[in-house]
Amino acid sequence: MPPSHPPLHSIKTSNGGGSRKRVLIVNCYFDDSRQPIRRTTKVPQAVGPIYLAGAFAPERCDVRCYTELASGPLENEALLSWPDMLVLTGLTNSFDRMLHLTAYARTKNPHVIVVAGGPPVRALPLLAKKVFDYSCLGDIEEMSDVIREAFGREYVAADMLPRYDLAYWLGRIGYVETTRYCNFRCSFCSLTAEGRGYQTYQLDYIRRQILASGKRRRMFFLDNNFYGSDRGHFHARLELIKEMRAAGQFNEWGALVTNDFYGRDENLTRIHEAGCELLFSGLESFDNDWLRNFNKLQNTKAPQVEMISKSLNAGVVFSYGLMLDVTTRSVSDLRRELNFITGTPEITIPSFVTLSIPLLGTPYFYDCVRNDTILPDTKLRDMDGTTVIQKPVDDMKEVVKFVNDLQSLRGFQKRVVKHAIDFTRLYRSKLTKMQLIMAVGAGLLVCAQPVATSLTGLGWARKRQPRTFVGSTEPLDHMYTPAFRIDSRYERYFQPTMVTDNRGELHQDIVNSGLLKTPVAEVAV
Ligand code: B12
Ligand code: SF4
Repeated sequence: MPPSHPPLHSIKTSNGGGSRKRVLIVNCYFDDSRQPIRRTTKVPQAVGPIYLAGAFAPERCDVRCYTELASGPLENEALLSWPDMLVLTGLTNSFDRMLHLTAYARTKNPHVIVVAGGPPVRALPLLAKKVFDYSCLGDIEEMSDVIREAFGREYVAADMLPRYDLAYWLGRIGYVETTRYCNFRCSFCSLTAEGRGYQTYQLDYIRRQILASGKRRRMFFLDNNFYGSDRGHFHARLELIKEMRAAGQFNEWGALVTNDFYGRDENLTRIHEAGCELLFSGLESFDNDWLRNFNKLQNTKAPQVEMISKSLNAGVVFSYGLMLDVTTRSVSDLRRELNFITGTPEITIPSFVTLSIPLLGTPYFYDCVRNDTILPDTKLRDMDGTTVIQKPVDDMKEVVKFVNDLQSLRGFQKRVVKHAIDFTRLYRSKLTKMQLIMAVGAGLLVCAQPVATSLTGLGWARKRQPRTFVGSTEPLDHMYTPAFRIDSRYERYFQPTMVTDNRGELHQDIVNSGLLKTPVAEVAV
């Protein structure tokens, strides 16, 4: 079992030693449960911190990484007092968490340099610029420019490779990225909002990442789209994977692909031969009209049930997320979809179920603004896929009950167990024992949420405060109350960033954030 936090004992012994610099890199995260929970067994885990850590010259810098996903909210005063530079990354809705950590670090050390980047900074560039010393709109490589300017050239690593040695949370699974961004443009995706083109990494860089990760039992390629649009590169990556497996770097592997991958049967044969045991694909829905509405056309080309069973019969587990849109579909329609899935043993049960989220800056976000669907007093923090932040088709009471039930597939649990039995009967000669566990486990795990992906889950289940599941009434997480005394200048950093005001109009926070100046916005508004 991986430790749940970085080795804190060594913080006291490291005093910076002359010209050495101390750097703390944090993956900021709000958990769906709204409790100080540690998701140690969640897959995938965040790797942004170790990629960013690679930019610092190890002979000049003491670097520590912390991920709130696996370690819970960072409130350790010693660790927050320690760095000369605090580097922040995270998902779009973690912007407020970035503010909290900035307040803590600046209170403890007024000279700390705070650097932030990733989706929240890209979505809210002007707001970010006001708060952080460096707000980065670029890729991880921009970290080197920041280090050069803030500390000097000699603090920049000569060769930027992810620092797996600092990833105390990864355990037996290695995570490597072989491509960046995506060649599709789904209207709800934050990559569409960012508008960057699909990029492939050089094979040599991929090889060096895999070697740097050390030998692992499993490897997970967490590219947004491992298949992509460059066939030659895809095939070359599979050859590299075979070579690395033969050298004992890892055994089984998994990746994220888009549905067009399944358009060619040879793809499945190839990846199976190369040792792939699981693919995750953003299936989102079995409703083709809904998919077309969201420009997810690549998912409408082939019947989805056939596609999933083809994958399973070829010996590759098909894992997917389901997106439930309560603003255009009725609860009974959504329940019908879940009944269909749990009554079809030829396919897997989704590994997670989420509400559709109008992520800031996406075409979907602007549609929602235009159509006035976002509820009044919506907080950015609540854009997490478990909170209703839009006007539903059905009565809110019914929707809330449905969303509450969804967290553990309440009402479907018997069907899920029966599905697991029938599924195992169908595929036991096609899949390994481990694959069967991964395939049926996904559904059973959703039923057992939140305990399943968190060792602290049991404690949480006992002291759980009831959620309202509606953004405007959902109480704030305890993280909005400072964990220790902070400088009064930073009190406002604990106010939630608002998306809409009490009339449902875009809040001034957003109007002044720079969001409405992005290229997508100019086309959209
Ligand atoms: C691991 C992962 C998770 C993990 C952990 C996420 C975390 N950070 O804590 C879990 C499983 C919890 C997760 C959950 C969700 N995720 Co997720 N996830 C990923 C995944 C697979 C890898 C993230 C990663 O580590 N990438 C590697 C790092 C190096 O790259 P990066 O983070 O993309 O950063 C790039 C830039 O932003 C920039 N950058 C980032 N930070 C910084 C900082 C500095 C200083 C600089 C200079 C640059 C920089 O550099 C990188 C490019 O070089 C990505 C897909 C992907 N391949 O990125 C999706 C992704 C981030 N997830 C996504 C989504 C939609 C979700 C969910 C909302 C899904 C859902 N509906 O349930 C939930 C959110 C749950 C919640 N509570 O809010 C979206 C984007 C979401 C967003 N913008 O907020 C992505 C991009 C997938 C997709 N294509 O849709 N996810
Ligand atoms: S296929 Fe996935 S990563 Fe690509 S745009 Fe659509 S949701 Fe985003």
